[in-house]
Formats: sequence, structure tokens, C-alpha cells
Amino acid sequence: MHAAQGHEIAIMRPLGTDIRQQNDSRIAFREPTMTTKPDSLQQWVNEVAELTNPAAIHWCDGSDAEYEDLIKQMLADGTLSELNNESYPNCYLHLSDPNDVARVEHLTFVCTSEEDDAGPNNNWMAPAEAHAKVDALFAGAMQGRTMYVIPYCMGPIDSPFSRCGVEISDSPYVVVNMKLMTRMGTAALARIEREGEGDFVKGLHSTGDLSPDRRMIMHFPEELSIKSIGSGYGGNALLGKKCHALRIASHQARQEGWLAEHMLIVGIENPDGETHYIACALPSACGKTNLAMLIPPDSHADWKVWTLGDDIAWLHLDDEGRLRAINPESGYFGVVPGTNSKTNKNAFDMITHDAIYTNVGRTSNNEPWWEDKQVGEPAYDWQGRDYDASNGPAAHPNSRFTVAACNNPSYSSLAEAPDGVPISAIVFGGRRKELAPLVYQSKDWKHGVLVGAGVASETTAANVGEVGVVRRDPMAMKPFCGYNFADYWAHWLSFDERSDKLPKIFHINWFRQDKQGKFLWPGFGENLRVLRWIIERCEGRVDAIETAIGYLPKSGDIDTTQLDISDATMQALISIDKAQWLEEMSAIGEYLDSYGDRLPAALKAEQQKVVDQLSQA
Ligand code: SAT
Ligand code: MN
Repeated sequence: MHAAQGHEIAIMRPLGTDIRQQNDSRIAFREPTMTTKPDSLQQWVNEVAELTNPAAIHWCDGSDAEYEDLIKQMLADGTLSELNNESYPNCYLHLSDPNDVARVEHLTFVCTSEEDDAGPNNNWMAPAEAHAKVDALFAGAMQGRTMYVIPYCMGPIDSPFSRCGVEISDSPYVVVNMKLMTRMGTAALARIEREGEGDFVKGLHSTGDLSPDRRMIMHFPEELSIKSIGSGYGGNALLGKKCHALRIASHQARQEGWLAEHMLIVGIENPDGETHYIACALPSACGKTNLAMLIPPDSHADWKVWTLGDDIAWLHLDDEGRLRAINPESGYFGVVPGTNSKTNKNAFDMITHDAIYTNVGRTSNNEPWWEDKQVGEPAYDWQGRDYDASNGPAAHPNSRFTVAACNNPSYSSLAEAPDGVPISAIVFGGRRKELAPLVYQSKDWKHGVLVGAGVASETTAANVGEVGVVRRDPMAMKPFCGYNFADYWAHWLSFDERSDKLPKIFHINWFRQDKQGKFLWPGFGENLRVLRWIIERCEGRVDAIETAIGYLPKSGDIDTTQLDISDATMQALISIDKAQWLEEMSAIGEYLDSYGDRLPAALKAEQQKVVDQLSQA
């Protein structure tokens, strides 16, 4: 009980307080203004129906009954199959088209009127051309299908920081996933009605014919709209997620002075009952979900971990200059393979009920199966074939679970807090075999922005393409920033002038390997030891070694009690190779230069500072 109360201490206003009383002009503007569907919504629905020619239109209310009806319908038509109802109650399996299993960055576009506003980090198409191309594919696309109108709210339904959208989709799979992942239905529609015309994001989606040749994910940030056709896969089809909450929202956030980031949000409660919240950006499929619901190891049994979110954070400065975070989502769309009772027991438990699985295998008794599940044997693979190891893994490497966040045993009681949680530390990271130490801290905010901008990671199966190649992924936002990275970094830098209470910025790397390819750090629950050092740094309770790249832990300051790790390995994990780092910093310099004149001079100056210090040292 005491611990749970300690967990509540971090929030300043009690849950449910009417934050409209805050001195915030944007909130006043959001007072109820309408009591009927905004004209623009009804009009847009009519226009879409005219273009796509559906057999029926269904306005989603987000109720459990509606969810159950759609599940029944999909069981009947084979879109879903039921999993073992005794061991996996209310769990269903969807097997997608084998050509439609991941995001498609090469078919994803940001369509701003000026090409430079999208930047070299995005594929760009002129809005008129993009509309024409994609509308041609939408013409008649919903013939014989039901068109679902899905109102949703990204963020707690009463939060001034939340934003609404409406997705129109011809996929009932999308509807049930949106129900698990967002606050979807009547309450969201009521908020849209209240906020009025022009304030919500319009997302149009059709699975089309699922042909990769006729697949496009188009974003129109200036119009607050999205058009996605030809894919039913999560990141391409659940438009509230990457399309709205990152690409469109990041664009909006820049104009309005906040941040929409690819970050998990986690609360770490120490044995004294004090909770620090950390926002952490890692590229897709680098363990964000595992970190967000970490289970403390036995050596740290008196610590607690609370999950706010596993993928996206919206960050705002509060009146006192602290950065506060909300999770726009209310569910998880996580990678399944590798999940077991040792790597992520919370996730392993939470997906035993009320979950939708996409592209995993099955056992002979109809339980879901995936590589490294560590129980059961595969009988069928993710394409529904009899399992045969020569066909590859039983579960697709990017197979996913969808569950409501409240399924999670470590679900934070502040997950629905309208004003979010105060962030003590921002953590960037990547998947790097070598170079990047286990953890280091940036010297200050500006240097931290450089650390974020320099993030690189080996690619994973979350996107179609080669796996294991190192590529730059600034702030883990390469696939998700809805505008020019140069402007994005300038926006990040601007926070320095707005507050003197900003979080400290760190970089982590769980993935260092030795020459034999063995991971040096045990990872998973043991990562709490690193988070603990981060928190102690935030509290000013532990010293560090100043180096050219930032502050490194002193040997012995990362607790290794009950850990089977040699001093030499630990030393390798927290030291840097100057020659390698000089190379890395010059590669980062070249990368930054590729943004040309728009690159903020202050960021280049930070990079030069590190180069100078490395050369002197
Ligand atoms: O496919 S999603 O974008 O939803 C998941 C991910 O890649 O992080
Ligand atoms: Mn992600």
C-alpha cells in the first residue's frame, strides 16, 4: 500500500482535477463548442463513401459488444481463428498476406507543399499529385465491404494534451486493433464534437488488393490527414499509431511547442517509494516493450517498475518548466518472438488472455507458438502450413501481439492521468555490436540533442528490407518524423531556452558483443541496474567520469551484485575507444552536413566540440 502511494507522489495534481483551470490559452480554446458532429466529419464521410463505394457504413461506438460482434464475423469469414480457449481465453490469430508483414518505409510519403519541409529524411510527393495517385486507388476500393468510421482519441480522454482522429477503414481487423490500442468510440466522438471542425486528424485506409505495387502510406501534415492503401499491417493500417501519433503529431508539435516522440515511458520506484519517470527512444524491435515492463531482478526485489507506455510519448512543458509525458496509446502492438517468462514475464502473462496475435505459429493443441517461447512445440507456421524448419521460423520475426495496456501487470495507475508524468531522464539508444558503451550521460541539453541526433542502430525485421545493417536513426525517429530533421533538431534545441528544469539526457546500448558474437551485458531485468545509475545521476547522488563523449559510470557505480560478470567485461562495457569514436563523430558530422543550410549551427558546433576534445585527449 505504502509503495503504491509512493508511486502516486510524482504527480502534482490529483487524478481527474479539471485542468482546464490552468492558465493555458489552448485549453480555453478547447471548451465545448458544438453538440453535433462537425460538418466536416459528416461531409468527409460522405465524400469517402462516394469515392470508395462501400456496401455499408458503420460508425464505431467502441463498445465491448461491437468488438465481440466483429470478432465473431472475422471468425466466420476466416480472417481470425480462435486459439485454445482454456489456456488462451479470448485470444485470436490473424495470418496476414505473406507480402504484408511490416512497415514499408519506401512506400511511405510526407506530402508537404514545400519539398524541403519534408526533408531528406522523408520520401516526398507534392500534395496534389499524391492525392491524385492515391485517390485513383481508393476509387471503388470498398465495393462489397463495410466502411467503418472509427473515432479515436490519442491520449487520456480528458487530457488537454490529447488529440483526436477519425480513421475510415474497410478492415474489421483494424477496428478491433484500434479498440485495443486507442480510446476509441463514443467518448472520442463526443470530444471531436466538442472541439469542433478542423481539429481532428482524418485518416483514410483500405486494404485495397494488398498488392505491394498498389500500396502507399501518404501523410498530409498541413491538412491533418493520412491516406493509406494496400496494407493491413499495424504500422501501415492502424493510423492512430505511427501515422498520426508520430508523423502528423511531430509536425503539429513543432508548430505548437511540444514533442511527439518514439519513446516508451516507464516509472522506476526505489525502495523509499520515490518514483522517477524515464522516456526512452529506441528503434523498432530493440526491446522498448521489454524495457517498459521490466521485472526487477532478485538483487533489486525492493524496486518497482510501472509502465506508462511502450512506444510513443507526447511531451509538454508544464507551468513550472518540467517536461511531462502522456502516452497517446492505450495498448501495445509488440513483437512476439523472444517473449518468454525470463525475457519479459509481464508481457508473457498479459498475452495469455484477451489478445490478438498476428503471424505467429500454432501448437497441435492450438496455442500460439513463437521462437524462443520456451514452452510447447510448433505444429503450424505463420503461413498456416504444417511446421517444417526448412521453411524458416514458425512465427514471422515481426509477428505481433495486440493487447489493451491495462492487461499489463505493471500498468501504471497514472496511465490515464490527464497531465501525464514528470520526466527525469530522456534516454536514447540503439542496437550496436560495438562502439557505444552500456550507458553514458550527455554533458547538457544541447549535447544531448547531438547524442540523440547521432543515434544509429542495426536494422530489424520491423521494416521490410535488409536486417542487421547499421543506419542512422536520430532519436529513433528516422521512419516517423513528419518533417525535415534539421528543423526537428532546431525544435529540440529550442527547449533549452524555455526551461531550466529539463530532463537529463542519456544514451544506452544493451547490445555490445564480444569477438565471438556473445552479448557482453545480460540485458532484460538486469537493465534496471543501468536505469538505477541514470536515476542516481539525475538525483546528483553519484559521480561520473567526464570524457569527450559525455559522462561515463565510474567502475563499481553500476551495481553488479549477484551478477555473473567479470570486471574486465564491465570495464569493456563502460569504456570508449577514442579512434573508433573519432571515426563515428566524423560520420555523424557528415550525416549532419547532408541536411545542408537548414542544419542548426548550434548542433554542428556541438559535434565539433566533441571532435576537438577527442583529438586533444
Ligand atoms: O509496425 S509498427 O510501426 O506499428 C511497430 C513498429 O515498427 O514499431
Ligand atoms: Mn515503434
